[in-house]
Amino acid sequence: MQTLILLKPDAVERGLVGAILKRFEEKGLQIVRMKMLCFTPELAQQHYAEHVSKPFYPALKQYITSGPVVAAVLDGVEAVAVVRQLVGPTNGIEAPPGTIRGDYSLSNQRNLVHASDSPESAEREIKIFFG
Ligand code: FUP
Repeated sequence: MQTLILLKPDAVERGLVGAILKRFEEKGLQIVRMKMLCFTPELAQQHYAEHVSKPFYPALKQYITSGPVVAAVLDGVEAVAVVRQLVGPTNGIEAPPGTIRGDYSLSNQRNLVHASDSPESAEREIKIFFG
């Protein structure tokens, strides 16, 4: 099974790309595609389609377009659920220690990583970033 992750602008700015990828690799997931890119406003709208009408969207768009991100496809058994567990809950303040957000983030927005939330999302998102 495959899932999509994004290491968001704060992960790149803070030099945490290697540390975060290492978590996934150590778990046993394989990186099968990877690239660095910058979000345009159009890509933000496409990727975050379900959030476009939410009050936090303008700030989310500002943040996700603020610098380069790393997109990758991870492959492994139950990859969608396993990666979501490793990443932890959305808010870094509430995310438990041991999760990536719990260990490295103190924010609900600047939470370092995006991970597909279902097999259907994974399929849609892998297409967006890797065709
Ligand atoms: P997650 O699946 O944990 O990445 O979180 P969501 O899909 O619910 O939200 C997507 C992104 O919107 C989060 F990564 C950060 C941002 N967000 C906010 O900025 N404020 C909020 O109140 C909720 C989400």
